[in-house]
Amino acid sequence: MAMKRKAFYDALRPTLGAITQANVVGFELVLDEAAKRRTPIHDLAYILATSWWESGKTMQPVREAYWLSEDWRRKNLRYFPFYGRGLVQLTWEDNYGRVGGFYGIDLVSNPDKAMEPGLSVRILFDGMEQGWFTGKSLNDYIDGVDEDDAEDLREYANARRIVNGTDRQIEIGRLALMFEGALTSAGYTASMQPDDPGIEPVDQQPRISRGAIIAIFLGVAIAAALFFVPR
Ligand SMILES: [Ca+2]
Ligand SMILES: [Ca+2]
Repeated sequence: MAMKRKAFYDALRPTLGAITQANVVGFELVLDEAAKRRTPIHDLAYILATSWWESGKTMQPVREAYWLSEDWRRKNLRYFPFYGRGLVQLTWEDNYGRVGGFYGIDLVSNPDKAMEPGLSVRILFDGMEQGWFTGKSLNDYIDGVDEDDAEDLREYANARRIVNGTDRQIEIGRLALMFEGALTSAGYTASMQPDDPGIEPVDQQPRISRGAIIAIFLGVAIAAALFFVPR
């Protein structure tokens, strides 16, 4: 079943106001990536809130202090040219090196690659899932259980630490709650297929659950124990 994207955008307007074509392009990339990854709805709500906020409400990759010139960045940012770029800002040479290594891309020779929309979206998801920005990740804060708004807002507000401490954590948390509502009204589920025919279908193999792994491990351990019991 495809996500009802019109319902998603209709649900955003009361809070975000007019949605520009550039916003839609950015939202579509994030929604397609989520469909490919089968991102759980609460994680996706917080990823959307973060990318909206960190991109200066554009949903396009931005340069740090994008309203100022490259010359200003050269003179004022001590980590130049490895200043922040992307939907969530990648900063410092070490981080460009590590993240580039993850994708097999030389970001140190060409940091502007982090401005490419497709790569920026992957950095947004992988970075928040794996804790690249601060060491904290989505799993540290978001339990994946749909609770009342007060509890889910508490989780979203704490999740700000994935990117930037407690900076504007309530405001961004409320945005996440709004995105969660929009995703729900659009019928989003984590098992949803990408509705863009240009996207490779995700593979259908069921993931082995942690419970199954523990059960197999225990079974092997018990069999081994029985085998070695002296008779
Ligand atoms: Ca929850
Ligand atoms: Ca909820």
